[in-house]
Parts: sequence; structure tokens; C-alpha cells
Amino acid sequence: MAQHARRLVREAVTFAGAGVEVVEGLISPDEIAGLMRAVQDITDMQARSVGLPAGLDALDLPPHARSGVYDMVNSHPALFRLAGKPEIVELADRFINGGRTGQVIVKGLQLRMDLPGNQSELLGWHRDRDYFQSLPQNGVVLWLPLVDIDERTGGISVVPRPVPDVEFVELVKHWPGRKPMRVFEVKEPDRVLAEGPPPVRVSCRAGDGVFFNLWNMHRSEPNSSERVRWTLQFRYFSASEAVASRLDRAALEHG
Ligand SMILES: O=C(O)CCC(=O)C(=O)O
Repeated sequence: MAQHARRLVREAVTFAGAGVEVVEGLISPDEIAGLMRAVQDITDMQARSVGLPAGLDALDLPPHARSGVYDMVNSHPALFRLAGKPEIVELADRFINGGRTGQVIVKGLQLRMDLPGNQSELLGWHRDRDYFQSLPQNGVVLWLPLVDIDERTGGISVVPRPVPDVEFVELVKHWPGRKPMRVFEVKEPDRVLAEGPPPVRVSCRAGDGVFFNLWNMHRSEPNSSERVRWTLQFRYFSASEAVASRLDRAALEHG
């Protein structure tokens, strides 16, 4: 597995982009604590709904109540506030558009809860582009852990180059306590892996941001620690591309 470098925000904006960019301290300990308070409020609400006391960890809830935490937390305003944080949007804009254009949109906001020892929610090799086929194809993924990431917590591995010329398959997966989920996986990941460069296994601190291209193949690594691996995922897309294609369509429609 290849190594990656962690960079400060001010250095990252001058980086040409080898495919994976780990930016130090993108969100602060206070912002993480704020988000985890929101998670706890929702956990307490779900616990009470099944007759359990407040103050429990999501891990202590039965799967269907835990699933409720997962679903509600993904619609919490705290997620939207972080995704719109100016420093983050500016970085996404630089990675996508190469400059400070303000022409980005964010979609696919998600807070993942990876349970200890639970391999069932792990995602195999995939590209996020395949989940957002109707959106602009120029974009970046931001994967942002709320806990320190090391060998034990697992995390993700990313192939540090875009792979536009691979086939993917659509599957439906069933995970305990969750609704069936549609996933997209790369059909022959070994071929891509054999062509190199080797995947980068991410290790970083809570609050660091891991950026990579929408077309980069990546997968989950198992969580073998005793704690939940909480991570955020936001996807940023080039809005200028969306505007350009709308203009093209309008020109076609109206001659
Ligand atoms: O965090 C993980 O385990 C994988 C997340 C991921 O690959 C994704 O959301 O696209």
C-alpha cells in the first residue's frame, strides 16, 4: 500500500493532485463535538422510542432503532452547515475547477456509522461517479473521519488515479437493520489494481479531510476497533459544467 502525505489547508490549494489529498484539520474538535451532540440527541430520541434510557451509545440500541439514528442524522442541519463551510467549499472548488470560481454544488451528504467488527456494511471497490450518473462528471469526494483513523479503525483505501474506462455492476445488498441498498461496484477491480498505482490506505486524524476524484476507485476497510467509526462523506460537483450542459440543451431546444 502506498503512503500519503497530510497537508495543511494553505498548502493543499497549491497541490497539483496525485489523486488523493489529505488536508489537515478541515473541521475543528468543536465542530466534531457539535456534530456528535446532534448524534447523541437523535440516539436518545430513538432509545426512548423503544423504551430504553437516554445516554446510551448507538451501539447499545437494537438494529432497527440504530438504523433510525442513521437515517435521521443524515438529514440533520449540522451536516449541511459543515458541507457549506467556506474553507471546504473553496478547496473543493480549487480541486474541481482549478480556481476560486464559486461554481460548485454539493450532493450526497452522509454520516456513516461503521460498527466495530461488523463487516456487513463494507463497500467493495467502487467509484462514486457511478452513484451520481445524472450529475456533472467533474467532481470530488470528501471523506472526513470524526475519529482518528488507523489500522484498527480501518477507513478507506483509494486508487490514486481516475479510472474512467472500467465497467461497473449494480447490486442490491441487505445489511442487518437496514433497508436493502443499491450499490455499484467495479466489475473487474483486479485489472485496475494490476495496472497501478497501488491503492493508498488512508490514515489520518479526526477532522482531517480526504479528497479524491469522483472517478477514483476506493473501498471500505474493516473496523476492528471497539468503537464506532463515524465518518462524513460529501460530494462536490462542478456547477459550471451543469450550467454549460443546460445552456447547450437550451440552445438545442430553442435553436
Ligand atoms: O467509509 C467507508 O467505509 C466507505 C465510504 C465510501 O466508500 C463511500 O461512501 O463512497
